Formats: sequence, structure tokens, C-alpha cells
Amino acid sequence: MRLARFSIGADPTVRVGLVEDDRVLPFRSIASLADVLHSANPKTTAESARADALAAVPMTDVHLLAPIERQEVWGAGVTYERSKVARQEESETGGSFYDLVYTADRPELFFKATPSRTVGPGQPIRVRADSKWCVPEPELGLVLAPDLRLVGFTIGNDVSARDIEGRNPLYLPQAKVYDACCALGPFVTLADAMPPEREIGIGLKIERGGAVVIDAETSTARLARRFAELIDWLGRDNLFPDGCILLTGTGIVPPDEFSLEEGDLVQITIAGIGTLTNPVGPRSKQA
Ligand code: DO4
Ligand code: MG
Repeated sequence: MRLARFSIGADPTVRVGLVEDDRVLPFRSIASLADVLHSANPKTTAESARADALAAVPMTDVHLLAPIERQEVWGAGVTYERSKVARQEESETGGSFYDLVYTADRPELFFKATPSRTVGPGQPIRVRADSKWCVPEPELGLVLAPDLRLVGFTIGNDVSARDIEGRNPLYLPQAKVYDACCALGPFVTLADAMPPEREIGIGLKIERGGAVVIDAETSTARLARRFAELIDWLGRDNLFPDGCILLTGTGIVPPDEFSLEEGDLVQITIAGIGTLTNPVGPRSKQA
């Protein structure tokens, strides 16, 4: 089962419902994703809400919103060898940190975004105005309930400024956290409807001027950590009363000469969830 957060036509009311083929079934009596995702049994809750749903609405009449409410977004890093190697190469001070964290017991975990810095499907992501080398990071997002149960999955884009991180790893929060630095969506797939943990395909396509300039794929088979391991470390000394979305790291890094530009279209496809598409907006928020 896949859940969406959306509004319909010109009506700004935020709704929650089920996605089936090219339609959504708006729930009548459930107004928040948390009511489903944080319940004791999200699948049963969604099934009973489906029995009472409003009439189906074609996807073309729906405005999809980011599937996030009050959760923090966190990221795991250097969880794929490709990410480790790219970071070692971009680092001006030598990349031993990355090698060490790739094999260490404790993973790299960082705070990525609040809901207000997160955009949904179709909304522009941003390149930092003071970065000249910015890339998308297509990542599988674990949707966690307040008790850190893995209840679903979504697609995340951990947009990152490689030059800022490369200058000095202590600049990581600035390379990672700024306005519209994160995209999520288009749906949340309930955990039991996903492919097996190590068989989830992830694809990245970037279009520029109508032509595909990046087309790459990876799979969670290459993820060096297990979901349970990342969740366990995330929960050490952190409470998440509103739940959390944990991005599991990137296994796709565009070639070094590539940097996002205004007008690019970034498409991330993850098996079992769908495709998250975002244009790149103006570099400066004032522009
Ligand atoms: O070390 C920096 C962040 C790594 C990251 O975001 C990733 O591997 O996806
Ligand atoms: Mg990342």
C-alpha cells in the first residue's frame, strides 16, 4: 500500500489517502499521515480507512505534497563505497575520515532538514548560492514511527554542496542544510509492500534543456549497512516524538565535472515507491 499527502484542485485542504494505479482514494476520517504511520498496525489502519474513503480522484487532479508532517529528516552518509570514494577525492585535506567511517562500527549520521526546509514532488530544490559544485543525492528514506519502528519507505534527495564539504568536513552542516536542500516523495510505501531489503533498485536521471545528461542506477545490494543497524544508532540518546525520516545514503555520485544548474530536472526512481521529480530553482532565494 502506498500513502500520499495531497490537496485536490483549487481546494487547499491537506488530505491523506491511498494511491492505487493512477488515482488516489482520499481518507474521510484521517487527516494526517501520522494517524496511519504511527498506529500500532499501519496496514490495518490504512485498510479500514480505505473502506470508508471518499470517491477516487485521478492523479492528474491532485497536487502531491511532501510526505512529511512534523518529523526531523536525518541522513546516513558514506554507506555506499561510491560515496566514500567520491568524498575522498573531493576532500582538500585528505579523505581518511571517509575511509574510517565506512568501516567503523558507528555510522555517519547527521541532521539534514526540518519539514520547512523540505520540498515535495514538483517543487524546486536549490543549489546553495555560495556553492559552485552541488549535486543531488538519490536516497532511500526510512519512515520511522516515534518508537523507531520502520513503518514505511519514501524517496529522498539529500542535495549537497560538494565544494563546501570538500574544503573541510567541519563545514558538513553548511554543505547539507539550507533552504530547499531536501526533497521527499512522492509517496510512502508501507514496509510490507517493499521489495526485500537488499534488492531495492535506485535510479537517477537528470535532464538539462530536454536532454538526459545523467542516467545512473544502483541497488541497496551495495548498501554497506543494514536498516536495523542505522536505526539502532539513530536512536541512541535521541527521542523522536514525531517520528523521523532517515535517508540511507547515496550510491550514485555524478561525474566530478557535473554540478546542478537552475532549470535542471532531477528524477529519482526507487522500486516499490515511484519517481520523485524536482526542478532546480534559482540559486539565490531573492532571484
Ligand atoms: O560525509 C558526508 C555525507 C555523505 C552522504 O550524505 C552520503 O553518503 O549520502
Ligand atoms: Mg547523502
